[in-house]
Amino acid sequence: MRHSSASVLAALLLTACSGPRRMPVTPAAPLEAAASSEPATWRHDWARGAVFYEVFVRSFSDADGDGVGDLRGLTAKLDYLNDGNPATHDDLGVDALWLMPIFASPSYHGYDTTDYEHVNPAYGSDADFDALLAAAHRRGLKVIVDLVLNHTSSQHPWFVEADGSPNAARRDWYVWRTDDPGWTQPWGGNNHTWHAGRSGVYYGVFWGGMPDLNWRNPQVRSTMAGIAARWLARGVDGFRLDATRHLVENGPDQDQVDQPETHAALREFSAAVRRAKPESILVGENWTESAAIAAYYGDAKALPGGDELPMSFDFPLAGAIVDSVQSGRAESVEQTLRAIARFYPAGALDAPFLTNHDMRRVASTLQSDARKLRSAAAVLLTLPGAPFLYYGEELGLQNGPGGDDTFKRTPMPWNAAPGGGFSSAKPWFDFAPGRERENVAAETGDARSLLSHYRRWVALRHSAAALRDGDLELISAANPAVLAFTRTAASERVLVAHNLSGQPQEATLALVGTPSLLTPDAEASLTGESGHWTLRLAGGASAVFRLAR
Ligand code: ACG
Repeated sequence: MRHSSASVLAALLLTACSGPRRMPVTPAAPLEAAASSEPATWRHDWARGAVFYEVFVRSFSDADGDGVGDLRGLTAKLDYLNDGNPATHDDLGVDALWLMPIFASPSYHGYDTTDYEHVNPAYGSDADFDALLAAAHRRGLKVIVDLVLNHTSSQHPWFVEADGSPNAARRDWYVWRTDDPGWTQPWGGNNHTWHAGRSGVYYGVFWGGMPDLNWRNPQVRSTMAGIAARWLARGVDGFRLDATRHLVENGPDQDQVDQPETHAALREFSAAVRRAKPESILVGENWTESAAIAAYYGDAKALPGGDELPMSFDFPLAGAIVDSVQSGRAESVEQTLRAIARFYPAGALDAPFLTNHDMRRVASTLQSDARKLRSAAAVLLTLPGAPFLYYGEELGLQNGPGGDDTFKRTPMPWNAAPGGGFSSAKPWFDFAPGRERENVAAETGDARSLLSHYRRWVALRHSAAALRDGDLELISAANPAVLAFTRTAASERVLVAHNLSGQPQEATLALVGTPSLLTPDAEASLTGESGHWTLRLAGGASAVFRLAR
């Protein structure tokens, strides 16, 4: 290894400072080599408390009139998401976008990539993406993109080559057998995970059109880290990592998920991203239980927050919020919050949400019940970590009428006009029902709308350090319908209380501190004295009280 002059100088300085003058027998390891063995620390505190917004570009806004949403359309709508002016409140005020896959792909959803270096032409050009990044950054909006590490499309040139011959140069970029061992998908069902190719049987946990990359292969690992580094250098602020449970498989059934080699590969990938851009963020998709999700943070002793993935979507908490709001009882959320406190490492950054693009929309699960949708939003936006909103959730956008995934990803309704303000052409897919009322234009002017509710709670979260970054401590309200917890940051402490039922509720709280109501529209009161308060909440009310010490 060539030793740079800096490293020799460093060695001399070290020698000069460490006692009698001796020329080093062998110069100290070059600084850069030493530096590269030290895990850089993350510098992404911007993500702690940030509100993310998941966008399906194809369904958000169509600028070129072909019925398909595109990057220029999304750019034109950024002021709806964040106009860059904290003093205004007619934008949603989110802090960051997650773009579902935007790289070249033969499918409508883009989760099977054919070119990691270029934007899907259906969404526009690489220059359109650069323009979107610049426009977002001008507004203080961060942008993370979906990065599908686990597999490519079977139409990716790498796979076409690998499948062409057992002696292909990239054969070992994928996983091969001579027979189909009959493994089925680890989440159930009878779909096989080994598929017949032109020159062997290959592994693809999802389907034959998505051959899994071989993450045991260091060439694959370094290639994917290089792709990430180039997009980071281009200005991307991080990645949502798809299907991170599945990188390495050691056998059938549950040996296809959560394997030690997968964790090792993610730690290596995360360290590479951290070195490339410590300001960036990674959020993993590990759709499983709390204890297994916790393992994806890695070791918090090696690095604050963990040395593997700095964030993972909190699927159990998502289900618990919807269950608790549906049932009017806090216990499901309370149980999950206790599991998080038990399993997650110190400093772990949670990524709570309600539903995502793989799940039936929350408005349909909650039967478009306005009170329940308001409760779900208020609970989500008062939790620790980085809450994620799924586009249209803020409108009460319903699921389409079918069971296929496409019905979870229908076009964004901007107004009640025939094209919905989404496109001047026939949209690529039908709007979901309810667009007449559930659209941006109709809800923007209505202080009682769900959209106005989301705007107020995002603004409240931004206004209170304790809501953004405070530790959570459950408070026993001794009332099953009331979810109560404190959030404590260095500068302030707040009490958060949600009445998950439709009836007025009362609860006694043994809390110290003098309360002042932060939520102006909440029908709530705290009476009594420090240490013994009576909380009263109207049906469906959510309230935040600052607790002066
Ligand atoms: C990602 C993307 C998804 C995408 C792909 C493929 C992967 O979000 O849009 O599909 O690139 C599994 C995988 C996930 C995957 C989903 C679809 N999502 O782990 O990475 O499938 C259980 C398992 C999960 C499993 C889930 C599937 O644990 O691992 O996710 O089932 O339903 C409770 C349990 C929890 C259980 C859930 C659900 O919560 O605690 O363990 O999860 O119930 O039962 C893309 C397209 C799709 C297309 C696909 C081929 O978007 O439309 O179909 O490609």
